[in-house]
Amino acid sequence: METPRGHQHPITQMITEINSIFAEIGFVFAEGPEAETEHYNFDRLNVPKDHSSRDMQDTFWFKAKDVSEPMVLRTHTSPVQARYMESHQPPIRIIVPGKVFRNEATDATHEAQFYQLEGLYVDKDVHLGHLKGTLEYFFSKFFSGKTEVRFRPSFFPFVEPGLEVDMRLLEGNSKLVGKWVEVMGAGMVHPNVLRDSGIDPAVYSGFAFGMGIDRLGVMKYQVEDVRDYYTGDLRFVNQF
Ligand code: 2NL
Repeated sequence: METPRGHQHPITQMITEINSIFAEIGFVFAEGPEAETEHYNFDRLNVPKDHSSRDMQDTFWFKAKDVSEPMVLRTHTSPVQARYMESHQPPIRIIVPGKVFRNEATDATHEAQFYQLEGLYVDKDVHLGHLKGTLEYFFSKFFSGKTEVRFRPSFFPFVEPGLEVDMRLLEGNSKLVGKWVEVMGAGMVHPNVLRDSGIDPAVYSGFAFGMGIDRLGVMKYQVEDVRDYYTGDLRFVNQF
């Protein structure tokens, strides 16, 4: 009897596709540890000492053997970018998919462990127009059709200004066509974040963005419950 062929998990398939779309416009893949120090996960991202995201209710804290600093399961992939900036000078163009953790109750749209995708571009004279063009290129490729992107003001400690990004698909046969959907947070990298990583904010500027990969799959494949990705149920994964 012939052994049935396996295939990659839908999250892995999306990560591979995302990496190759961004590679076309000069971004390279970067990765880093899932267990991080408080320093790289929060301090280096301009997150205030008393910010609520540092609470025990939101973050998995632990004490590692032989490490004096408090440690966390990373709450975003941003510490990867912070480490990358301290070891590379601009121009920097990286795409960082990876597993992140939040200490919260789960439901159909929230998991305590999920995949995030962040991007970072640092060079001379980088501005929000570059962010808009980059995202339009990515979404058009990923959702196979012309897309529009719009920005709304928002706040994240690591960027200034901070933005909420909405996307709409202009063509194709997806249920998404014509509807504005909120897809990610983004902004211009905060000068403190650049400076603390050894990059002079008077010379360089950068944009950054972050989004949930699980949610991209909700849009691309109409996944109805994000917990389905991680149950190991073959009736789910074999649909991809
Ligand atoms: C969200 C928001 C965001 C970033 C992530 C970032 C990383 C560095 C510097 C500045 Cl190293 N910013 N990342 C910026 C804005 C938003 O994610 O809602 N993610 C799901």
